Amino acid sequence: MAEGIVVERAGQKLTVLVPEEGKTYRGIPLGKVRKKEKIFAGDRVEGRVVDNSTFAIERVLERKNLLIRPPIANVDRVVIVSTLKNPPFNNFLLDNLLVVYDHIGLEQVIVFNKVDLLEGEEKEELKRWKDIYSNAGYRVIETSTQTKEGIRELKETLTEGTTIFAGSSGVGKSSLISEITGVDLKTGEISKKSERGKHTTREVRLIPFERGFIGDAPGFSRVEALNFMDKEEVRLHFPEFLKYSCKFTDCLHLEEEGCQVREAVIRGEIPCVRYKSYLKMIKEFVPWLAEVPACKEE
Ligand SMILES: Nc1nc2c(ncn2[C@@H]2O[C@H](COP(=O)(O)OP(=O)(O)OP(=O)(O)O)[C@@H](O)[C@H]2O)c(=O)[nH]1
Ligand SMILES: [Mg+2]
Ligand SMILES: [Zn+2]
Repeated sequence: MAEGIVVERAGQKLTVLVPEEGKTYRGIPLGKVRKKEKIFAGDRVEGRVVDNSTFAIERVLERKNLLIRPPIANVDRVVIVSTLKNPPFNNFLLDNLLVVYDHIGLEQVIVFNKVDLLEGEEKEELKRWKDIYSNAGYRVIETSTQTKEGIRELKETLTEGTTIFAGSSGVGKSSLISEITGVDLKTGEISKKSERGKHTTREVRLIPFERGFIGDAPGFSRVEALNFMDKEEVRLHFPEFLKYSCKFTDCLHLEEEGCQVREAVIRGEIPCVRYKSYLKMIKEFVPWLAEVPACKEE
């Protein structure tokens, strides 16, 4: 028996890397495996090298996790890529992704790419966002594939395990992965018509990098936290809320008596934009927010 890792799935076609040989094969699941389950990129498999180009998959090892979009198994970390400009920043998408990936249990890195495009005021705005997320406890890196700023720092965080890149179409996920791994991935201008990259990534593929893998995947612009978890769970994935102990342990931080999160929003300790994302995610409204001065100007 040999062990392999599925590094690509394009339609029914599986590519299996056998690390011991440093060689890839076309993976063919045996009948009993095919009947039992679908196989995904990232799957650890056992089987036999049949000939120079074929690996017969006899067993799929138990998965640590399985993401739906992109469909990749055994993911350790996600790099969520945003831009302030080209395309414009969508903080609600970022906040949803942070909640969903934390729920799945992935380590998270926030990247602001294309910082070379920013000038004056825009740089100030980037700093404001960066502070909001780093103060909440996230790792935040600014990058540019043009000036190479931040690329080394990003590389150093991805040397182990399987990492995927997520975020809107056109933010530069494929460009960053090409820069990091040296593998040329198709990238493209954002087309005005579809607002998607012209060479939008379509297939799911894991690229070996140092002691792990990096996965490129198509961009997406909508994710809803409530499709992944109950309304009551969302608050647990806002790290800046967790510092506060409300009167009731099941406090949803809306209008409950003794809510310390509400007090922190009023004092300006919790950024309004983050609290507003929370409300929007759980589809709630609170009248007191209109009275908070710091929340009005946005
Ligand atoms: N100015 C600037 N442009 C960049 C940077 N990184 C990527 N781009 C450009 O942004 C466009 C989109 O990049 P892609 O890498 O295709 O974006 P993507 O996130 O993979 O897009 P999808 O595959 O559609 O999800 C390309 O024209 C890149 O050359 C950067 O740091 N600065
Ligand atoms: Mg891409
Ligand atoms: Zn509360």
